[in-house]
Amino acid sequence: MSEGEAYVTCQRDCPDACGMLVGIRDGRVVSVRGDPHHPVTRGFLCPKSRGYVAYDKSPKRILYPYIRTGPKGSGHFKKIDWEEALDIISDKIKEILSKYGPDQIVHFEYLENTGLISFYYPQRLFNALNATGIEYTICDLAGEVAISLHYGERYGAFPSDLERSRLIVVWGANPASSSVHAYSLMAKAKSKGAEIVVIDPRKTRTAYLGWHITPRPGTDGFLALSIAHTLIEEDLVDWDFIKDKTSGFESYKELVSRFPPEVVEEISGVEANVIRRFAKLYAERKPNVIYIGIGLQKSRCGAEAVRAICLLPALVGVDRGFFFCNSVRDFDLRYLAGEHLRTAPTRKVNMIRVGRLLAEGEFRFIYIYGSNPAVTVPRADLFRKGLMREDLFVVVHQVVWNETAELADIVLPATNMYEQFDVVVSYWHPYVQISEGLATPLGESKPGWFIVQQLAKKLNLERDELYEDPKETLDLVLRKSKMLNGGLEDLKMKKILKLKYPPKDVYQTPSGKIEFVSSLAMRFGLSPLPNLRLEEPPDEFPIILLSSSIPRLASTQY
Ligand SMILES: Nc1nc2c(c(=O)[nH]1)N[C@H]1C(S)=C(S)[C@@H](COP(=O)(O)OP(=O)(O)OC[C@H]3O[C@@H](n4cnc5c(=O)[nH]c(N)nc54)[C@H](O)[C@@H]3O)O[C@H]1N2
Ligand SMILES: Nc1nc2c(c(=O)[nH]1)N[C@H]1C(S)=C(S)[C@@H](COP(=O)(O)OP(=O)(O)OC[C@H]3O[C@@H](n4cnc5c(=O)[nH]c(N)nc54)[C@H](O)[C@@H]3O)O[C@H]1N2
Ligand SMILES: [Mo]
Repeated sequence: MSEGEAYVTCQRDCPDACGMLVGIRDGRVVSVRGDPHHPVTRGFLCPKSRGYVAYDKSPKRILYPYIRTGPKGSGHFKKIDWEEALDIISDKIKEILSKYGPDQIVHFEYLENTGLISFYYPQRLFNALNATGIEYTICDLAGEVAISLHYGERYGAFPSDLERSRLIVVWGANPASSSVHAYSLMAKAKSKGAEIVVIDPRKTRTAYLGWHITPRPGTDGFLALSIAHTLIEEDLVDWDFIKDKTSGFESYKELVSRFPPEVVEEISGVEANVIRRFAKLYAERKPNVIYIGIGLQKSRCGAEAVRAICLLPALVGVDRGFFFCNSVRDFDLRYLAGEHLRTAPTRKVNMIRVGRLLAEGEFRFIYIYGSNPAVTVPRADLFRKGLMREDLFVVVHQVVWNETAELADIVLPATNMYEQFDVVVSYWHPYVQISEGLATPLGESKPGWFIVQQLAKKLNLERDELYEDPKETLDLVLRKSKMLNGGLEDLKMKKILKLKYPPKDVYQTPSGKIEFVSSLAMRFGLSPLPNLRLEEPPDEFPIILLSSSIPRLASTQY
């Protein structure tokens, strides 16, 4: 389209997934505004999206395929054409396959583009090759698993629950930056009389919303157990709820009895009387929501802390009275990613260990898209060291010259969310949205699915799924879902469809109850109860640095 308005859903890695109306002239984005009819994002946007028009003309944009000419990391590249780039890549893949086998090829991706096609479809090629994949551990997986141990699925409160809450506890999150629409709902709830409590070692902008409690970093799990102790000791719990809807209460009670507020004051730095006061408020003010942040679970015992926190609502009788990650859907993502194309068992490696593995000489070929691991993974120094290896071939599909692209052998130009079609599902609100992306791809940029189809052809791969029109694939996936009423055509017409989540009082655990003592954890060889350890920083590194999302950036996405 050269002129007109497109519906674009923001695909930056953010819970809000804003609906946007994008003005297009001569194929370029000339205006971006919020969709006033979006049920959650309601027409307002964060500074990042509002500022997109300037970013669209960024000189950092990668416009053509490039090949490295100087030494690795020298930043010297030469423009080549697509045919040549794809030939070089497919020859390299053939060579690695015959010399070292498919497990020495690894693909590394993350959620820079949260669109379903952008993220999943390119994996089809690598699955068809039986290449090595990664486990997505960098962001919220620990907390997701933590909640699922006790509740089955991890979904919790939705935006509408925030709106009607009488108490909102923001625990280790900074939505004033990271989710401006959640923040605005919190502010609105407050104006209607809700109490807000923010538990964060740092004074964030969010903390100004209400009562600020400042534990030492990494001690939140103990704090949660102590709150539980107080609730039980002072008879503030909902005994009927515990009896009807939970299991394992006696063992849990035994655990929390070891953490009276005076003991936890020593550990967490939060005064005993503050813990007692909070427990009382928490029991009194219902309905309530604990908004659990990603920041809080990024420590060695982070998942255990989330386990301890997510059990608090079960004490006061609130079904799933937490929000952490509502990314529960019944979409056949395995099909979308082509997992059925594998012909042999394949290897998966934890993405936070890939840097170390690369530095140690593992893998001969890496394909990176939608991610910037040269700076975003723990021990990014090792990742960079690995990318510099002479015996590793690095392909990066990217929109802009980021730190990872600078270290590639071949760089391929990527379309961005304004230039490619996709469908986006929020991990907070229950909406599925279209993203028409009607701007003209800048330079010779291409979406990921295109590259995969071209490489499949050059590698003489025969499975039809490698050439399937991504829109047809997506339509199939959407129509098969029982949580969604409709397919791509409905979405094209309505722009937004609502997912039907299972009710909040259904628990997908083996017992069908909220399990204080998790039978799933036992099955996995984990502690059935939250298992906290106090971590003292080593003497040579006595300071704990905390990072948080900031308003004008989304990780390194801008
Ligand atoms: N120290 C520290 N490290 C962290 C975190 C932290 O808080 N502190 N947070 C962690 C978390 S929660 C996450 S989710 C990760 C995120 O880490 P990653 O997913 O690795 O990186 P991002 O910065 O989100 O974005 C990746 C890149 O996408 C590129 N890009 C922009 N637009 C497009 C596009 O349209 N298409 C394509 N193909 N690429 C595009 C940009 O160049 C950007 O560099 O970082 C983690 N790392
Ligand atoms: N503007 C903007 N929005 C974003 C992003 C962005 O980079 N910029 N990133 C997106 C992504 S990928 C994610 S995962 C989310 C993350 O968004 P959030 O869930 O809000 O998490 P963070 O911003 O990483 O950190 C939130 C807070 O956790 C606190 N914290 C750190 N350690 C501890 C602890 O031990 N205990 C407690 N109680 N608090 C602690 C930090 O001080 C910080 O203020 O935001 C998304 N939205
Ligand atoms: Mo994240």
